[in-house]
Amino acid sequence: MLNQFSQYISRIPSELFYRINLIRHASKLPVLCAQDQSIVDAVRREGVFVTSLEDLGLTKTPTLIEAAKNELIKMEVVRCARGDRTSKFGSVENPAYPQIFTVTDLPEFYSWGSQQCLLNIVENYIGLPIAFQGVHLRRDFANEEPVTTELWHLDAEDRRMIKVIIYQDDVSEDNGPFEYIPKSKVSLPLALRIRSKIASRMAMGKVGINDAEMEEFVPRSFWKPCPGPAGTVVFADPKAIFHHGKPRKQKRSALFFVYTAKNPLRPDCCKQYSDQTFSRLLPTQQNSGVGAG
Ligand SMILES: O=C(O)CCC(=O)C(=O)O
Ligand SMILES: [Fe+2]
Repeated sequence: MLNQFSQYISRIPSELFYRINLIRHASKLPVLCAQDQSIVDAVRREGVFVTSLEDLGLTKTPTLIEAAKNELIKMEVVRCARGDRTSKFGSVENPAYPQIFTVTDLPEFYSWGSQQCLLNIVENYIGLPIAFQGVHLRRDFANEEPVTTELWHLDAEDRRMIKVIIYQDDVSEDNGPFEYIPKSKVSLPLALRIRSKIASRMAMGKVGINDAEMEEFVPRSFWKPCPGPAGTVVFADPKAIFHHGKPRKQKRSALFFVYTAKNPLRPDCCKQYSDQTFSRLLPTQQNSGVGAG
């Protein structure tokens, strides 16, 4: 308790500095068109905005889709070589961890995520100069029990952040869409209770809490899955909303573009988007997403 209190006190100067920087940067934010402003407003209000590649109308999209298709083929080759396709894959004894490739260094992905229109949306949401941290291409599989990000959690990278998630195939409820609890459904005292439950699970080495545990805090009718056809785009602040990949019966492939402030709260958590953590070069050891948030 005393330890928690002294940690809280020690954070006050950096929080003050953060607030001052937000005020200072407010007049420097890029101006947005009405459509882009509505994305920022929705993420502020509820934590998520769902759209599509078609509606975003960004020029570099066809190249991105082609490149993602090619990488997904390579991922399948790697998975077969690793022998993951046994009947027990996804059982409690042999959990199907997500397969993750960091694709940040590939120009088709980096240049899509660096388009000014996207950066402007993110900067307006974050309120500070931003950093595009990188891109993960992920395949998530069916599991008998939830593993890693199928458990409800909050991300840690920064005070405010944006993930732009793009489905590569059609995602129905069975494929485990991104699912979240809108900000408006969680009061501050409730959020603190959920966070404390998640912290207790993290102390046991888990990423978060399961559906039954979440249901003790928030009724299922308030949970918002985001299914959608290939090309669906989810803008989300995964630090601001309790979220997970809904436990699935069938696999799902998606891209995750990640943005934070230039000086994020947890630079250590941002390394996974650019270093060797989910390398394509050492796939057998390093592309199973244990611990990804
Ligand atoms: O699999 C998902 O839809 C969510 C993954 C996740 O938790 C994240 O990217 O922060
Ligand atoms: Fe997450």
